[in-house]
Amino acid sequence: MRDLVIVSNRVSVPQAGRQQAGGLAVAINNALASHGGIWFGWNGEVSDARESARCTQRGNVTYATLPLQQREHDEYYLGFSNEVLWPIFHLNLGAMNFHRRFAETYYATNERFASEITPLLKGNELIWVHDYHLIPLGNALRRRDVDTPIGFFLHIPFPSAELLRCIPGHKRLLMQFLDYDLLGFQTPRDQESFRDAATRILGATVKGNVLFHGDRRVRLGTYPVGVDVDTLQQESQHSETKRTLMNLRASLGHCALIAGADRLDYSKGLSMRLGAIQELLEHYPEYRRKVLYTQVASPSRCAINEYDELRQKLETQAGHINGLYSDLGWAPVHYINKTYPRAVLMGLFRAARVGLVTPVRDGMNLVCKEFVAAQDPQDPGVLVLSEFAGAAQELDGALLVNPYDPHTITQALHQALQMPQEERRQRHASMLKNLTHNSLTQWWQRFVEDLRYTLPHALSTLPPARRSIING
Ligand code: GDG
Repeated sequence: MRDLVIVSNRVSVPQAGRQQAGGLAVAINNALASHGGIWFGWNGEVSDARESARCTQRGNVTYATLPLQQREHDEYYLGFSNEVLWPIFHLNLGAMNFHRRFAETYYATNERFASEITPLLKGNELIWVHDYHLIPLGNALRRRDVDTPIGFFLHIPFPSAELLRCIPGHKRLLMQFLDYDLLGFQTPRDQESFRDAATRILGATVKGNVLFHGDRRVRLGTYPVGVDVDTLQQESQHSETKRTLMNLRASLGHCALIAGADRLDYSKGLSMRLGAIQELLEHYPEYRRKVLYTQVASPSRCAINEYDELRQKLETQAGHINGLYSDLGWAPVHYINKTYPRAVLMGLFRAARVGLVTPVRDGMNLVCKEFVAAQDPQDPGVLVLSEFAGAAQELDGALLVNPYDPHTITQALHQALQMPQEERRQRHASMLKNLTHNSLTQWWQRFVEDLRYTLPHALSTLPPARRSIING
């Protein structure tokens, strides 16, 4: 079996006795452990000096991590990745803050990463690059004569060609995708947007799932990120989860809990969500003293202005709603600007009558899947979900809403709060079945399997049906 090399923006080296950052990190570790290999990326630190990657061995996996230099942090990570690519890929042109030096540092940092990775390679690995920070990495590796299969997975949505054109240097950016053998997207819609941009802007041609441009042939695929239901259900039996659940239930009294937990990010639609809660309390006075909305907004990218302004706006908005509707012993909004251990989140989700997940745009959104997995199947809560989350396609039992219209969210909240238990059970069972069918393990296994079969010399070993898919 070939070794696997995974490259992602952040790498978390497993520490004995410390919980992993999230389900996705666990999945990547499992993928690596089953193949052996390397996980390369930023260690989260910023250093004045230019430091090379440090290797930490855990079993058959090498964690090769390095700090970013201050300029790389400000211009590659915050600047181009999160003030240009993130907003454009999330339909938020107004939040784009482009500077030429951001783009230069973005490409230069990817070059540096490629120079650090190349000496670590044995030459027969499968290389899997993750996300928008690293789009040019495949090209930088190719120019260093790396000729093993390289795949790229985009965790966030792919924008329309029109929006992509707003990024100065968009053609160069788009060209970078063509040095991969396999490009993975969260949903068919994202795959179509990429195909559309590559054909319209670059003049590429497409046959089946294969895109052709010059001498390049790139396979496209859809791989929706899932969750591991069994692991999450085990977590819901965790003592901290049970303690959270007990405390929450005791403090709720007769109130129904509406819960949300997201990174504090403008793509998550938090302000419109608060608007919907305000409308619920205004138009349905019967819910006053009867519901409580708890929103965990975990701090994120605090050094970017846009995020700091959002934090202040949400604090003001939550305070305003509480000022309008609170009563002695009851405040409708519990807005918490901090990060909790996963077990606590699971307790919050399980205690909730409604899970409120309304991003204006989201590649997939794992929170809504975690909410479904955390429920008691006999008495589950209802998911109110944005139609613009990638997960909306799989979660057929959710009440879908347009997050730009607080009124539709309010209506869905009302429907959810009134929903009979039998309907809640049916909706939940259907969603749980879909989640079990498309687990996180299947996600990485499908991608790695497809990447393995993009090998030209392996084509002859494939059954004809499969060969024709790969050949287009
Ligand atoms: C990107 C794409 C795609 C949240 N608050 C806390 C906490 N979380 C965890 C959640 C969940 C994760 O963070 C957030 O994942 P999402 O998928 O919802 O969103 P992004 O961070 O934007 O992720 C997204 C994802 O990549 C995977 O491909 O789905 O579309 O944008 O797991 O539970 N975790 C802890 N404390 C918190 O307070 N421990």
